[in-house]
Amino acid sequence: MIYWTPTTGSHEVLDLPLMIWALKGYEKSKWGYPTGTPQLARDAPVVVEQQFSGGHMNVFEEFETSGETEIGNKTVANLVIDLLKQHGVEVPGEAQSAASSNDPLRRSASKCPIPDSTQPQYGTITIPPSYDYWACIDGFRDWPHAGYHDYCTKSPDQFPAPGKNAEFSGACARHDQCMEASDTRGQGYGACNNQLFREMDTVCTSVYPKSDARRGGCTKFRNTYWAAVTGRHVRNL
Ligand SMILES: [Ca+2]
Repeated sequence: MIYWTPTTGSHEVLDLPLMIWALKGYEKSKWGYPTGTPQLARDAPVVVEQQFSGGHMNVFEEFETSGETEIGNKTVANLVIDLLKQHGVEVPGEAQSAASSNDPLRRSASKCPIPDSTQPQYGTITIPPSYDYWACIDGFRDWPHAGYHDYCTKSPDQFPAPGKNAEFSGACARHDQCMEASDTRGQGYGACNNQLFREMDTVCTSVYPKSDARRGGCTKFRNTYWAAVTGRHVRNL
C-alpha cells in the first residue's frame, strides 16, 4: 500500500513490514508513519527493513525479540504465530507427515524417523537421505547445533491451507545441511539463505497451481518463514 502524509510525503509499505505494521495497528502503533523506502534482504527478494517516524523496523529483530512458544515439538517465534492468526491461518503443530519409528522409509542416517518426502506436498524439495533429524528426542534443543537438525528453526514446517498443506521441511533440511557445510568451510550463510528462498518458492509453485488462491498465501508466508528461519541463524549458530 502507499501511505501519504503532508509532512512525510508518499511511501510504499509492503511485504513483511506491512504485515507487521498492520498487526500492530498501522499509524497508531509505535511505528507511526513510513518515512523511508522498503529495503530488501541481502540474500533474497524479501523486504526486511524500513524507516518509520517511530523508528527503524528490522524484520529480523522483530522476530528475534517477539518471544517463542512451544507447539508440538517445535519452538515457533511468537511473531510468526501472530501473523498467521492475523490472516486467519491456524498455526500448524507437529508435521502432518511425521513418520513412525516403524516406518520402512526411516533412514539410517537420522536419529529420528524421516517421512517419505517424495509426496506431492513437498513440491519436489525432498529431505536429503543424509539428513540427521533430532526433534523426536526429549531435550535435543540443549544439544550443540540443534538448529541444524530440526527442519525450520523458529518457524512452522508447513504452510497450512484447506485441503493441502505446503511442506517446507525438505527446504529447511537442505538449508540446515548447507549452513553446516558452510561452517566447515568457514563461509557465511548467504548462498544457503538464497537457496532456501528459491526452494521454498518452488514448494509453493509446485504444490499450488497458478490459478489456485492458496498459492498467494503460501508465497506470503514463505517470506515470513524465511525471515524467521534465517534471522534465527544470523546470531544463534
Ligand atoms: Ca533448522
